[in-house]
Amino acid sequence: MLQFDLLKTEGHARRGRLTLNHGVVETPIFMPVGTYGTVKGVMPASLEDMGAQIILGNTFHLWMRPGLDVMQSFGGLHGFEKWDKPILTDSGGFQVWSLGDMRKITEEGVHFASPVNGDKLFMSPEVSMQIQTVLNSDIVMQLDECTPYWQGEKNVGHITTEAEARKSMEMSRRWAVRSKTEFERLGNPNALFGIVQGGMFEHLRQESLEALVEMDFPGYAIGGVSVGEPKDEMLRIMAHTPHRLPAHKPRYLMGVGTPEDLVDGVACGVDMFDCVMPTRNARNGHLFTRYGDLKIRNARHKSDHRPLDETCTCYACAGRSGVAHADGGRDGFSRAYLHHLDRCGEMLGPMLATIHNLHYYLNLMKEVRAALDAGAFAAFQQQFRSDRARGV
Ligand code: PRF
Ligand code: ZN
Repeated sequence: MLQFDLLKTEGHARRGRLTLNHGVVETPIFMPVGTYGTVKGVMPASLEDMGAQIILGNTFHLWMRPGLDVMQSFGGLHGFEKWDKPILTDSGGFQVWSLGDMRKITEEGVHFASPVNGDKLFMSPEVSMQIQTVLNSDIVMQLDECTPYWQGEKNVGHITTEAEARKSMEMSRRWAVRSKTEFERLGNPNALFGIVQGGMFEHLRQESLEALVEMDFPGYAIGGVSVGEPKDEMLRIMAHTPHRLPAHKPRYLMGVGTPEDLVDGVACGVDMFDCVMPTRNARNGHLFTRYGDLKIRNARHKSDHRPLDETCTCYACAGRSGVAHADGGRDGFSRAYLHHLDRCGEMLGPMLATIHNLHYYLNLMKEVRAALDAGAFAAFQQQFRSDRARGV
């Protein structure tokens, strides 16, 4: 089941509320990525403290390990990973596609060798729905083919042609039909989203979205962006598709992006985002802050007593109190300490960095929601841009 209430709009931007089987999600929202049934390095209790409302899981990875028998014995992913709020699972299409040489995509589905033990496996729209039904995720994604920007290796192959993008989009469209049929046959009580494809071609995106809207999904995703294309191409597709989807249904932009991309996405009418960027970049010492990005490996942080972000209330920046003291001091950790942890390869380094980055993304969306509530999103966008350009 899924209910979406549109609370307020400003231009194409929307403030909404999504009610799912495991709880309520205030939109616009960022969804932390928990591929293997864990948001890497973060305890579920910390995720809740940061205000995470919904997290991702991955059909493909959880099918490989621990496998369906184990998932079934726990009654699904929630009981296994001990997260009782909503979960969205990606269908596996994008992940199987990322296997490169190890797979063969046909109309029927994807044949591939297990990256874990080499076993011959087959993923189809039906198989993906069967796995996601066992996982019991609140939002299930159709199996799609993510059309790449480059066919073959970057700068060696060629940019996807219109004919190639059409062929791929039309197969995703047929897979949407098969996904929906199987989802309904299984009696899955959750919500299935269709995924718009069409590469960098607006008329193909239009065709794709019209066919999916005709099928009446409870929500829609925009796939096939942030797949190696130049930024202006991504922005062109982002400006084209979201606002053309039904107003009373949630819209999810898959695998995007930087803080700037999120704010731009909201302006284009997107309600939901996920991306590995805050978690993956944290593990590489790349921190996002209100005043721009910061590389903790840089020697200039060696003896800097300041927190990562003086306005951040995360555990890394402000300790458990989450606030500054009367003298302005904080209980959080210094840049010098985070620099030190990184240099020594200590586990706490990536853990604190991940907490900070996720808190930053979640809080950014919270500020976006507050701005929309106040009818002040345009002013917020301006302030956001100038703050980010200030520098850390
Ligand atoms: N399809 C699916 N998952 C995805 C994508 C897609 O196109 C993307 C593209 N950015 C990320 N994750 N199923
Ligand atoms: Zn912080």
